Amino acid sequence: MHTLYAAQRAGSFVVEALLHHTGEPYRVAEAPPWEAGPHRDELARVNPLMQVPTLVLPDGTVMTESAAIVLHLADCHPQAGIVPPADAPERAVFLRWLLYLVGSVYPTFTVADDPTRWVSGTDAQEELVRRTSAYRCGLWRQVEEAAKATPWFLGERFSAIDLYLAVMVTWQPRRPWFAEHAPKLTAIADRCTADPRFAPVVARNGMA
Ligand SMILES: N[C@@H](CCC(=O)N[C@@H](CS)C(=O)NCC(=O)O)C(=O)O
Repeated sequence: MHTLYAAQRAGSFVVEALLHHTGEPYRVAEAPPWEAGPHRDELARVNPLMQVPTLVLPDGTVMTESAAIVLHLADCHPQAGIVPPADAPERAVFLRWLLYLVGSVYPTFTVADDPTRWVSGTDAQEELVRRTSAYRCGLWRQVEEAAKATPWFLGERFSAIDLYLAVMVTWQPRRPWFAEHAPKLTAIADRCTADPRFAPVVARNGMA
């Protein structure tokens, strides 16, 4: 049995959806790092970064970093269609944009969600949030440009990127911004959240 430390509508949604999709046995430990409670001590014990998703494998191995978990689950379930196989034409594009989402877009939240970690003084903190948010919008415009959305990010082939988009369009700058500036990403996210394969996980995350 896997244990997934998760928070509703967080990046853990991607891992939860893939565990469900692949049929892996798992339990969810709801552990929103930004809320007080005993779950914070438990999360800190397995992941000193205090981030979700954190996945404890059946043998006790701890995995953090959503992209690493995605690639691990794809290795375990090559038929599940999570990641294009090595000889697929979409493989290079998939790897580029998977790493872009987790390596470029995701860290803007690490910075802007709690600016008190990085600078002191209200003015500096507001400025940091403002600039980081503007930078993030530029990143999303590039993702929008790269999206095929016919019907998925990569085109005909579904992949884990579609699950990232499903949850990330619910984050800042929020759905109305995406609807206006990123219609392809919005369409992919809507398609993904309406996909019956992920329905229970979409519902548990309050994304229905
Ligand atoms: N690089 C990590 C980022 C994980 C992450 O930032 N998760 C957010 C929730 S969506 C979190 O736990 N934030 C709390 C914090 O960073 O203190 C990944 O891809 O899994």
